[in-house]
Amino acid sequence: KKGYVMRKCCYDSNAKRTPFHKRSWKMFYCTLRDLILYLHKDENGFRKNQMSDSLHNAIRIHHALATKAADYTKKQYVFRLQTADQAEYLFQTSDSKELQSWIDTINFV
Ligand code: I3P
Repeated sequence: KKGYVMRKCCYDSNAKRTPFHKRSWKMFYCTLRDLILYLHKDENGFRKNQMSDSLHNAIRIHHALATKAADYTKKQYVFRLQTADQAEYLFQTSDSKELQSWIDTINFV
């Protein structure tokens, strides 16, 4: 699965609250491959395989859990991603179909 999403970091690994200057929403071209969610700057970055950026932002989804972020009311179509190493992210998708599709893809790979 691939597509544009907005991402916000809430907790870094070991449930450490993400510092203020890193908590803002940012757009990425997101691809899921081999249990790793790669966050590319854009589709071009994905094609050119500009791996330094995307490796830096990669998220391991083995033993991760994606759930609708019903408690986050500032934006629509947002899911929460909790990872095995206790990091936590919010992802905003474009509509309810995309929201469910990302959640299912992450949880059932
Ligand atoms: C963050 C930015 C985020 C906001 C976050 C701020 O500031 O405004 O949009 O999250 O609030 O810290 P900055 O741009 O300076 O990094 P929300 O959109 O969810 O409010 P937070 O610290 O309460 O997460």
